[in-house]
This record gives sequence, structure tokens and C-alpha cells, in this order.
Amino acid sequence: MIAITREVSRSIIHCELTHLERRPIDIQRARAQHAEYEAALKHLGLAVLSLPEEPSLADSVFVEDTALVLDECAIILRPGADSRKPETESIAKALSPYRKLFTIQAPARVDGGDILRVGRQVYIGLSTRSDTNAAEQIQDFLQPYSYEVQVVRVTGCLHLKSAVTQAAEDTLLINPAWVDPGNFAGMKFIESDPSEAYAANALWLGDSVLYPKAFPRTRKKLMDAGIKITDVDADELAKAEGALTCCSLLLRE
Ligand code: CIR
Repeated sequence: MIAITREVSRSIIHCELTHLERRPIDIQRARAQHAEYEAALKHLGLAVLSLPEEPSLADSVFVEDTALVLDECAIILRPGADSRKPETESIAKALSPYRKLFTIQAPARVDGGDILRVGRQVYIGLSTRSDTNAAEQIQDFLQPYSYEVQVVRVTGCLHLKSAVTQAAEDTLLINPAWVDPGNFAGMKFIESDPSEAYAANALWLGDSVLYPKAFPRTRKKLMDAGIKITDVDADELAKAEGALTCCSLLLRE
């Protein structure tokens, strides 16, 4: 498995914010935590392809929002925030040796944070960043590969994956205040602790998850469910409204 990542931009203090107040971001600390994230992925056996910094693209560390990568192809997305649209160019270059590429066409908008793939099911969150036009284009691109695309309403948070992520083959980690579990037929659920609103974003790696140290109550629920956890500190990039899935694009070689 390869993880594509990108160095934290020196302009991250100018990041997009939707649900959070702007707070100072310590760039050195953000970079150190990001390096810890990459090291954890390497330790778990992934090859990390770390792309160079994009000094003028504030949110470019959050590579997840630029593409949907599947085994059969990749789709270059069209991020909902205008400041983030130029991020896709270098990602398309990085992905082209590995996958056939499709590209979402204007005026459709979709952030990768709004796309949750579980097996052959692709859920697309309708948030302030993503729309039905993009969902329809994704459905068309994936039609030959027998994925099922389903749109999901999300409220109160930035992205679908702020509200729900996969934590095991058959299990979703979910904040039911932000997304209705009824959307995900056939899955088991672990609910994030109500006192830890941002705790539903785990990075699932097949037999374990990477998980932020900031959410001990939800972490205990994951542990109690028998899920193996690698802890990482991610609170500095959390000030930029970024979570763990946002910082990588995973692809099987
Ligand atoms: C943004 O608002 O676009 C960034 N500040 C945070 C993006 C986080 N990405 C993600 O959840 N996939």
C-alpha cells in the first residue's frame, strides 16, 4: 500500500475554516505531528510518497480532498473551496503512473472528505463543499466497475468523513448528530462519545486504525470493540479543520 502525503504549507494559517474559529497554528508543531503521522504509516508497512510543499496553497496538506483513488481508477476531484482547486494539478501528476484518471468537470464540486468507500459502496456527502452534479459524474465514471454510489445528507460538520469513517471491515465509527446511521445499511456502528464531537474520523488501514490522542472516551470504545489502534497527535492540524483521513491518499500497488 502506498500513502500519498504532502508537507504542511507555510501558508496554512490562511486555511479555509467553516465550523471553527480561527486560532493561531504553530507551523513547526503541525509539521512535527505530520511527520509523526507519516512515520506511523511507514511503521505499519506503507510506502509513503511525500510530495513537496505547495507554499501558496494553504490547505494542500489535506490531499484526501483532491482525489478518489480506487483499485481500478482514480478520479481527480474539483474541491468546493476556490482556494483549493489548484491543489489537484500536482496530485493528478502523482497519480497518473498508478491509475487511469477521470476528472470531475465544472461546475460540479466535491471534496474527497465527502467520499466514504466501504467495499463496493461509495457514499457521497452533500455538504457545503460537494453537490449532486459531482455525485452523478462519479456514478458515471464508476459504472463499468460495479460500485454503487449513494448520496448522504450531512449537517453540522465540514465533511461526511468528519461524521463517519470505517473502523473495521464491517464497522463504522459514527457521530449520529451529524449523519444518520440509517444511511449505511448492513454495517455495525461505534458511536463517538457525545463529548468528543470530532472523534468519528479514524484512518482505517485494514487491520488497525490510526487514531488521534485527543479523544480518549471514543478511543476506549474502539479498544473495547477489539480494534487495534496506533495513536497519533493531530491537534495542530485540527485547528485547520483537518483530521486524520484528510492527510493521505491510500492506493494499493
Ligand atoms: C478546508 O476547509 O478545506 C481545510 N481547512 C480542511 C480540510 C480537511 N479535509 C478533510 O476533512 N478531508
